[in-house]
Amino acid sequence: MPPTPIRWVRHLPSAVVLICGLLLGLLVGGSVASVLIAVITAATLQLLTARWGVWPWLCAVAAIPAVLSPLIIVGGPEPLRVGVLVFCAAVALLVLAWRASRVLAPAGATLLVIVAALSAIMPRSATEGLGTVVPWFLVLGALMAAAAALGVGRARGSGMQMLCGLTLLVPLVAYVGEAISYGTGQWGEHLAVALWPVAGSLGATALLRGRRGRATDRRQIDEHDAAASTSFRGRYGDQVLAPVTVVIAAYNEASGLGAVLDELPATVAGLAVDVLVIDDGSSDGTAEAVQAHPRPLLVAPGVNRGQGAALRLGYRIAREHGAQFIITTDADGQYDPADLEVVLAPILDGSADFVTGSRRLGGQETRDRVRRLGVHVFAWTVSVLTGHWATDTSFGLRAMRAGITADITLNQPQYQSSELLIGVLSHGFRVREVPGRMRVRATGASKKGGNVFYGSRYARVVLGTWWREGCPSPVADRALALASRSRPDLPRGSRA
Ligand SMILES: Nc1nc2c(ncn2[C@@H]2O[C@H](COP(=O)(O)OP(=O)(O)OP(=O)(O)O)[C@@H](O)[C@H]2O)c(=O)[nH]1
Ligand SMILES: [Mg+2]
Repeated sequence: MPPTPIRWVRHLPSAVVLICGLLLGLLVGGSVASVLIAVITAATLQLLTARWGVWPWLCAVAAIPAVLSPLIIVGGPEPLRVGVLVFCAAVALLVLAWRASRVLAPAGATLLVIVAALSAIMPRSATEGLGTVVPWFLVLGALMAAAAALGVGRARGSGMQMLCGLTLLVPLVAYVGEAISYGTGQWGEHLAVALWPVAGSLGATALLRGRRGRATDRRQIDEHDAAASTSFRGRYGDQVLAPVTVVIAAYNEASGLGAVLDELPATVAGLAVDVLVIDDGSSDGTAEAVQAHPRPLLVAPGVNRGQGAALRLGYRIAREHGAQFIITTDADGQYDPADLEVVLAPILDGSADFVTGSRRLGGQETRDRVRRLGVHVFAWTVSVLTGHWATDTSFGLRAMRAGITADITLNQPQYQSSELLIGVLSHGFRVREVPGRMRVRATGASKKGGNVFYGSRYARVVLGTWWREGCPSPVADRALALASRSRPDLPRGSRA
């Protein structure tokens, strides 16, 4: 199923704010023109913020003062003119952001400041303004924008510094210009009410998002990986793997692994399939079970480190030995081999780089309510944080182009599935979900611990990866902030 729901769902908060503002404005008797200008202004500001990768809900919240401005701010004789002024500033900022470049940005900035100053000293009749009331959210917005403009946190060096400074400065310049000319600064206040919440949302985005954390620089190979690669070469030579390579991490799975291997098809979508099993120090004869089976190739690091470390090694070996597509599945028989073709299909037809199955789109046998709830909660969390609509973030059957595993950072030794997913999203790869079926474990025991332990570790990985990856944007494909900042991180792998 294509990730369509998010496309309109993510615009829902903005639409609600705009429609409510429109209705409210008309209900309380605002003039149609002033209400329309306010709504269009708010929509423009939302476009501006969305363009720079602000969370959709924050875009909507930040636009509320603009949509309400004719009602709450002006209430006097000049709502239309103030609305037009705020609207012009918003459009100018939007155009500037759209075309942001080293030449245009400073030129546009200068122009904007001149326009704001001129509009502030234009002759006008007295208006009733906001008076001396400066709501706390304006101060907060202004402070965040100021911090971002000064390059605090992840804002340093980002294209958003200039924009944050501008949205902060335009109302200030208008206020000062007006105060010097007339002794009051009401227009500046009106501008501040509309623009500073937007400045704050941009500032918060700039402070948090964009630069990847230092942990993304961690080496992706250690001495155990190197030794395992060498011994794999010793055992199998420079064997070229089939285009589709199934990578299975197995730890103490001797009882069920044989059945899993028996079930795996020899070809998927007409492509030959090889199987790599990574067994790191099982004590129950898993390695012997692998070697006794005619299909799989064994990777044996010797030291037990966890499923994440095992898979990372498996990806490396698959890549280095010529696999084009990697599919992962588990050794405990929870995934249906018939779904291999389903996860690979979107990659083969060129519509995705990474495809994961989803038990919520397919089906699951477990009656464990906590597990079921956990799948919902984490899917929702990842969706909100990344803007990619996910229904299942821990489905073990997934397919990917082999090359992308070289681009992303995989530091998690055990709870790796959300690290992989968020990492893939943060690099802008196309991710899709397809229906998948999940059975209960046929034999053996879970390696992930009880629900509370599993859940808390998993939550830590979700949040930690999201932070480390520079808080990937909900609109990663369109957000200038992230796009311009992620480029230096790319050379490590083989993004196609
Ligand atoms: N090589 C290796 N594989 C592991 C390790 N821990 C887990 N695995 C494998 O990873 C796969 C998934 O592990 P499970 O314990 O089933 O975890 P899960 O499927 O996320 O959770 P459950 O729903 O409890 O089964 C299985 O094939 C395990 O054998 C490990 O330390 N090393
Ligand atoms: Mg399992």
